[in-house]
Amino acid sequence: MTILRAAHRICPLCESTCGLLVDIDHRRITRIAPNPRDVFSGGHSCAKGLGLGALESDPDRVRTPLLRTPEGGFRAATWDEAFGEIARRLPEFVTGDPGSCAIYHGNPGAHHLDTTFYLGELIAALGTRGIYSPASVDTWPKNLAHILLYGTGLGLSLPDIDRTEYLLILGSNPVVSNGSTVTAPGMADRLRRLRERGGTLVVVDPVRTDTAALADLHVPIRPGTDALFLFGVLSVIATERLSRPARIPESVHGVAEVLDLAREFPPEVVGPACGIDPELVRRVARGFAAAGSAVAHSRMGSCMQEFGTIANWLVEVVTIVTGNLDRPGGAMFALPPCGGPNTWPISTARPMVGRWRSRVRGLPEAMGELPAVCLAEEILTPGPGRTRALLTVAGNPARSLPNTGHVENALRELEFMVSVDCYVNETTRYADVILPPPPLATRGHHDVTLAHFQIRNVARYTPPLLDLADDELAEWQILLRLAAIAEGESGRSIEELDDEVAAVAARRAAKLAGVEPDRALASTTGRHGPGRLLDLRLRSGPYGDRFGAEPGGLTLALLEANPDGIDYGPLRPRLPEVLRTPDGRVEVMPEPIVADIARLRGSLARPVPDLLLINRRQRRAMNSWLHNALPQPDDGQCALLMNPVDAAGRALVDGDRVTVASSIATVTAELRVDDALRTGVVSMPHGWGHRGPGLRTTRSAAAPGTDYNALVDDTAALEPLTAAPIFNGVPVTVTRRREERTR
Ligand SMILES: Nc1nc2c(c(=O)[nH]1)N[C@H]1C(S)=C(S)[C@@H](COP(=O)(O)OP(=O)(O)OC[C@H]3O[C@@H](n4cnc5c(=O)[nH]c(N)nc54)[C@H](O)[C@@H]3O)O[C@H]1N2
Ligand SMILES: Nc1nc2c(c(=O)[nH]1)N[C@H]1C(S)=C(S)[C@@H](COP(=O)(O)OP(=O)(O)OC[C@H]3O[C@@H](n4cnc5c(=O)[nH]c(N)nc54)[C@H](O)[C@@H]3O)O[C@H]1N2
Ligand code: SF4
Ligand SMILES: [Mo]
Repeated sequence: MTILRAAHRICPLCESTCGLLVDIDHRRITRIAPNPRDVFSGGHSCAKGLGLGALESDPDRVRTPLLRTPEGGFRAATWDEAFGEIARRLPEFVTGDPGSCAIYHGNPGAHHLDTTFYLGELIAALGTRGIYSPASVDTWPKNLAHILLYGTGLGLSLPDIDRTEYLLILGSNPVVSNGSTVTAPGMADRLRRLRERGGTLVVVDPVRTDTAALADLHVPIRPGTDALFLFGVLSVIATERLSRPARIPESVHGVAEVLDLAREFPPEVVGPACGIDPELVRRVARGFAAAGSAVAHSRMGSCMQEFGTIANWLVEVVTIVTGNLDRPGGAMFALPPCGGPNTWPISTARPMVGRWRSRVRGLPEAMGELPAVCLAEEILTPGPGRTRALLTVAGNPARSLPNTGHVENALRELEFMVSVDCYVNETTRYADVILPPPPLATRGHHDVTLAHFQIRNVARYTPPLLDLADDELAEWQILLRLAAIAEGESGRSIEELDDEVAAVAARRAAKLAGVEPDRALASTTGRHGPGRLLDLRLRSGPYGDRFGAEPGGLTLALLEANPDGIDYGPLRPRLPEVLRTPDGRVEVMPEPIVADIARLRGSLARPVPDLLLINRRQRRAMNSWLHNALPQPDDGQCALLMNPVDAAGRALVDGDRVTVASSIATVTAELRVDDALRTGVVSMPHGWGHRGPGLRTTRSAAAPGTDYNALVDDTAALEPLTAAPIFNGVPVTVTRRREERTR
C-alpha cells in the first residue's frame, strides 16, 4: 500500500491554483499543507484546499457507477453495466435529430486536464449544437468585450497586480473568492503589498466586503450601474484632458471618439444613478489617470448584471485611454505555456459570436456554446430539434442556472440523462446513469485554461500520485468511452481511441512547432492519456523545446523534474502580436456595444426599485458543491443580509424569518442586519437550496439553505448582448413571516 509524504499537488478548486503538499496513507489523504516553495503560490492556500482530504473521503461521494432503478432510486453497477445501458439508450438521440442530445459541462471541468483535453472529443461525437456551460452565466459579457476589442474571449487582459500603482476592482471580492479571470494565488497578500509599496486600491462594490476593507477607497455603488460609473470616470478624463495619447499603442483606434461619447455622462449625471457622491467619480478618474501605472479589473458583480458587456468594455477603455494597456503595472496578457487562442494563428476572420442561434428563442451562440438560459426551454418546448437527452459533466445546472424551478421541470422531462459527477445532487438525481470520476490523487494537474489568466508567466505540473484502483476509471477514459458510444463504436478500446486523439494533437503540435508529425508523436513515447496531450502542447507552446529543435525548452519531463514549478517571470508586453481581431487592430468603439448605449442612457430616467438582491460568495464553498463535504459555518451563512436602515423601514430585526419575492418566485431566508451593505441592497449566497427527494448529500440536505437562483428570471430580464442572466440586481421585496422567529 502506498504511503506518500509531502507529495506535490496543485489545488483544482479555484482559479488561484495553489501548490499544496499532501500526505497519503493507503489511498487516503491524511494531511495537506501549503507548499512554501511553489514558484507561484509560495505558501498560500485556503480552507477549501486544506479540506481536499475531507472532500475526497466524504462518505456521500459516488464511487461506483449508479443506475436508475424502476422504483426511481439508484443502484450500484459495474462500469460494463453502466456503459451497456448508455450504449443501449444514447445512440437514438445522437443519430437522429442533431439537437436532440445536449451537453452541459460545469465549472470543475475548466480545472482538470481530463476534461480540458477530452471533453471536446465527446462534444464532437455528439455532433450537437446544444452545448452549454456556466461560462454564459459567469463571464460572457467580459468575454464578448474582449472578443470585440482584442479578438479572443480567452486571452483576457490581466491586471498586473504585483507592479501596478493603482488598482480599481469592480464587482469582485477576491479576498473571499481568491480571484477570477485573474490567477494570482495569495490575493489578499498581493493587495496588501500593493498598498505597502505606496499604491492605491479602490473597490467598487455595493458591499463593504473583506476586499473593500483592505482598500484606500470603497465606492458603494448601486448594483447594475458600473457602466454609468465608468462612463463618468471617462467623462472626467475627457473634460480634464487626462488621457495619455503618447502611451497608447499604435494598434488602438477610436480613442478620440470614445472620449467624445463619454462627455454626455458627467459625474453629476451618473452619480445619482449610481447612488454615490459625484465627487467620488472625479476622485477615481483623477487618481487613476495620474498614477504612474493603473489598471481596472472587473468580475462577477459587474458581469452578471444589466449592462455587463458595456461595463466590461469600459473597464478596458479606461485602462486604454490612460495609456495603461500592455504596460507593466497596467493591463497585460499572459503567455500561457500550452499556448492558446492568442498565441495560435488566427483561425477565423469572424468573431466567435452569433454564428448560430438557439431553436426556441433565437439567442446567439458565443465561443461555440448556446446561452445556458436556453437549456430548459429547449427541453420543454415541443417540435423538431427538441432536446430529449442530456449529458452533464461536472455541473449542477439545477442550482447554478437562473430559474431553478424551470430547470428542474426540464430535467424531469428528459427521456435519457447521463451525468459524470461525484455526487447525487439537485441535478444528477434526475440522471439515468451516473459515472463517477476517480480520486484526485490519480490525476495529473496542469492549468491549461487558467494559465491564460496568470499574472506571472509560470509553468507547473503535479503528476498522478496513485494508480487507478481496479474499479476506477479515469475521467478521460469515461469521456472517451462516451464519445465512442455516441459515434456507434462502443466496441473500440480506449487505447486505440486515445492514440487517435494523440495523432491529431501531434499533427497540430508539429505544425505549430515547425517539425514533422512523426517526430512530435515519437517524442512522447511511453506517455498516454492527458499526460501525452499535455506534453505535445507544452513542447509546441511558447516556451517549448519544439520536439528537440530548441534544446532546454519546456517539456513535461522538465516540469516533472521541477515540481515546485518553473518561473518565466513577470508578464511582458505583447502588442500587437497578441491581437486576433480580423484587421489586427484594437477598435475601441465596437459597433454592437456602441449600439447598446441607448439602453444605458434610457436607464438614467428610470425609477430605482426599493431593494435589489445581489450575490455573495463564501469562504468554504465552491458554488454549489462543497457544502456537503466541508463543515460550513452555521446556517446564518446563508442569510439574507440587509442594511439597518432598510430593515428599520420594514420593521424587521436581526434573526427574523423573511420572505424574499422576485418577479418569478418566493423563497424564505433568515435575516441578518449588516451595515456593510449599502441601502437598497440585500445579499445572499448562491448554490444552496439542497432540498427535494433523491439527494444523497446528507450533511447539506440537513442544512439546505436558500436557493438564490429560484428568484432569478431566465426569460425577460437578460443582458441583451450575451443573454447573460442578471444575478446581480434582482428587484425583490422582503417581508417578515410573522409566524416564525428563528432567534
Ligand atoms: N470561496 C469561494 N470562492 C470561489 C467561488 C465560491 O463559490 N466560493 N466561486 C468561484 C467562481 S466559479 C468564480 S466565477 C469566482 C467569482 O469571483 P468574484 O468575481 O470575486 O465573485 P464574488 O466573490 O461573487 O464577488 C462579486 C462582488 O460583486 C459585488 N457586486 C454585486 N453586484 C454588483 C454590481 O452591480 N456592481 C459592482 N461593482 N459590484 C457588485 C458583490 O457584492 C460581490 O462582492 O469565485 C471563485 N471562487
Ligand atoms: N446566483 C448566482 N448563480 C451563479 C453564480 C453567482 O454568482 N450567482 N455563479 C455562477 C458561476 S460563476 C458558476 S462557475 C456556476 C457554476 O455552475 P456549475 O459548474 O454548474 O456548478 P457547480 O456548483 O460548480 O457544480 C460542479 C459539479 O461538478 C461536480 N464535480 C466536482 N468535481 C468533479 C470532477 O472532478 N469531475 C466531475 N465529473 N464532476 C465533478 C460536483 O459534484 C458538482 O455537481 O454557477 C453560476 N451560478
Ligand atoms: S485559494 Fe483556491 S486554489 Fe488555493 S487552496 Fe484555496 S481553493 Fe485551492
Ligand atoms: Mo464561475
